[in-house]
Parts: sequence; structure tokens; C-alpha cells
Amino acid sequence: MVAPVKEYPVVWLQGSTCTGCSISVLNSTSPTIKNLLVDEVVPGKHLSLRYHATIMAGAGEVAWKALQSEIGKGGYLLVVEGAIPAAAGGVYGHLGEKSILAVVEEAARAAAAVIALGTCASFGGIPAAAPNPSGCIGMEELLDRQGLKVPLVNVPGCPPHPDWFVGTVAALLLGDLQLPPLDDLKRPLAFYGSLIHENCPRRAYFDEGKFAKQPGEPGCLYYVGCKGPVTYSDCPKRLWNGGTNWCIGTGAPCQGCTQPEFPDLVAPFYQKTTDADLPAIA
Ligand code: FSX
Ligand code: SF4
Repeated sequence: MVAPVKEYPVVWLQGSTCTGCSISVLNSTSPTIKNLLVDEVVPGKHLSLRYHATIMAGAGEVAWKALQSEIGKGGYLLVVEGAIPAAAGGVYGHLGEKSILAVVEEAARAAAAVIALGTCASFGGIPAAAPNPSGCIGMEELLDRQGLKVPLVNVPGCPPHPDWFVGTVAALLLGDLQLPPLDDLKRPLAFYGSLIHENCPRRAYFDEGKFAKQPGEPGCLYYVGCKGPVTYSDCPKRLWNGGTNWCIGTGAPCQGCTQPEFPDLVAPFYQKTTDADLPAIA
């Protein structure tokens, strides 16, 4: 007899976002988004996406009721994309009949676990850039402010790599929603465990003091603004767009998009990061 497949409901909410995180996940190549949504993510375990404003067919009152019904049932995996506008009681962003702040808080209260997808949901990101008039915050800060103890994983990146999301979901499902090993910023160590600079194919140029004077030139991109020495992710090994290339591979300096300092403290983007920020590099 075939063992029954266990279904994990997923509620996906969007705050202040460009929706790039959804676009990135929709571009997942292995597995494809169809595999992710229809097949078993890990043997015997299947995601059931109950609410996602961008890709669901329902709209208006029907969608709003579906969301309310899922929140009422609870026990789902909550994916939050985008920062949460929290100034003035949440007046700067609305979802259905309520503020994003109120809906995300209600949804987090009833969730089994939360994935903050993207740098905005993790740390505030671009919507929280100075002067941040809408008071945008990331999920960890929101949960702290409300005293909510729901398990949280941050999957930052602007946008995050689809593998980082899919791999995190697979790890959560394998462990029956137990959190995988995380760093002190709640990022899965499997994807954010080492500095870009440690694995960069241009590292020999850095060590030899051969620096590009313009983006696109050969050489280390440190003096044209590369934030690889202060940025944790596996981009140099994983590459993007199904293994085609990555920022530094095209001659563009890393912008530090997986870090809580993004974007204010890694700006100006095309200027050298201050040496004071450099961790000890062996
Ligand atoms: Fe932020 Fe994601 Fe950057 Fe955009 O939702 S991490 S601005 S890619 O879309 O939130
Ligand atoms: Fe690579 Fe940037 Fe480090 Fe240079 S500074 S070696 S381009 S990660």
C-alpha cells in the first residue's frame, strides 16, 4: 500500500515589495515551480499553496475570505515577502480590509513557522531605507514587538536565489517544520555559511593587488564597490539563472543584498566599502 502524502498548507503574504522574490521563486529551475506546487517536495510531503496574491486565480472578496479561513484554521507555513509598514498603526499599506501590519501579525500568530523571504521581509531592505517614512520593518522585529514566539527563518537576498527558498522549504518539511541550522541572523547556514569573498573566482586578483578600475574589467572589483568581503551567500558556487552566471561573473560588484546593512550601509554601490567593515580575512 502507498503511504498517504502529508500536505503542508502555505499562506504567502506580501508587504512593501517589488514582488521580485515571487518572480525569483517562480523562475526556479530544479525543481520547477510546477514541481514545487504540484509534486512532493520531499518524498511523502507536499505543499498546498492556499493564498498568494500574485499567482492565485481568486480576487477580491473570494480571496479575502479564503485568507481569513486559512488564518482561522492555523498551522500553516507562512511565507512573508516584503517589509511591513508599521508607522502610524500600519496606515501605509493595506491588504483587503485591514492594514498589512494587522494581517501579517494575525497570520503569524496562527502559523506553525514563518519564512521571511527576501531582504525586505528579513531586515527591512529597500522599503526601510532612510528616511523610511512608512516605518518599514522586517519580520523578526515585528514578531519581537508583538512578543510572538513562532519559529522564524530568514531567507534574504534582493531577490533571494530560488534554491535558497526551495532548499529551506525542503529542510523544514524533512524535519516536520523543525528549523534547519541557522546563523545568528536566522539564515540557513547551508546557503549563507560563508563569505562571497572566500569563494570568489576573482580572489586571486585581490590577493595579488590587481584591481579593476571600472565595472566589467578583469580584476578584483573591490575598488569599484564590491561588498563580497562583508556578504554571506553561496552565489559564487551556486550561480544564478539555472547556473548561467552571477553578479561578479558579469563584472558587476556584489552589492551585499543578503545583508541587514543593505541598502543604506552598503551604499554608495560603486564605491569601495570602508576597510573598517572588513572582517579578518585569512
Ligand atoms: Fe524586497 Fe522581495 Fe528585493 Fe523585491 O518581495 S528583497 S525589493 S527583490 O521583491 O522584497
Ligand atoms: Fe571577489 Fe569582490 Fe572579493 Fe574581489 S572583493 S575577490 S571581486 S568578492
